Amino acid sequence: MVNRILNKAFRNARHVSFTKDAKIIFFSDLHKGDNSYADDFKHNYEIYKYALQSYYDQGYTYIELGDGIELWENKSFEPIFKAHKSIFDLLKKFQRQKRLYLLWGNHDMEFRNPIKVEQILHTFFTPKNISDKHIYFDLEYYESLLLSFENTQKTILALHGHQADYMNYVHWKINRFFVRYFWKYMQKCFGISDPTSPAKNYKGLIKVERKLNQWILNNNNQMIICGHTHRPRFPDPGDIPLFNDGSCVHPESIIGIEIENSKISLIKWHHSKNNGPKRKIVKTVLEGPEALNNFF
Ligand SMILES: [Mn+2]
Repeated sequence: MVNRILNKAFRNARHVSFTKDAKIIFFSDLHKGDNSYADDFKHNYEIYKYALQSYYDQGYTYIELGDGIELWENKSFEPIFKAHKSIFDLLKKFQRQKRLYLLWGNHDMEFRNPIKVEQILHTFFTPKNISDKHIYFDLEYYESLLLSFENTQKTILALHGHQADYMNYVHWKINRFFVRYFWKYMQKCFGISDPTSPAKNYKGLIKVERKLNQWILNNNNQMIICGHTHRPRFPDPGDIPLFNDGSCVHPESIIGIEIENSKISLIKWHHSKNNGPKRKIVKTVLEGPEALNNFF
């Protein structure tokens, strides 16, 4: 079953080609919420905004690999939009320059339905009059992308990763029900968190990675970049090419993957150690840069 879901995501992936000097930043699993106690993203808001702005300024394309917003704990988009309006404005700027690709994950799987996306656009992003037409946000959501680079033979499949997680792909509404009406309060009152989330469940996480690895081996060593498990992953050349961009809800940092000049790296943005006015938001390279060709 999982194989069939992954095959379909591969077959139906939107093809995107890049020049050899293209710059791409991948983030995922922001779980942007309403800024309340349950908003897992709130503590990283400043770091993320700073990082995304600097990628925008440097001409990067932004690929968000799912779970950008948290629609399990929040029933509507409105409080999320209000809490993170400046981030949506920045996304709009990326989109206007055709440098934005948003993918859906299990926590924003409602965006699989184009009618839902259209409703949100209509409610929150429709200009009030014709002279504001330039602020229109041509929001589009994908399940998967197939990225190709100039001068390379092979491609990269980009997707959220819950395609390898049966409960979270097929029965996501059941999981959403428990998160919305049960685990949220368990977490608040007793500090017990949702055991079906692969990010909080080691066995589930290993299972998802194993299924993705198996699929890669069955498909001519097809390289994958995904999120979902919140566990960053950067294989050595020659290993199974499964990359994971971590998440933006780590305790004091956000983690992502960069591609620049056909090289890939795992990076982390965080506050510098010194306190006081000299404290800055900085980037640390965790792995790489390593030539993409070494994984093809
Ligand atoms: Mn997920």
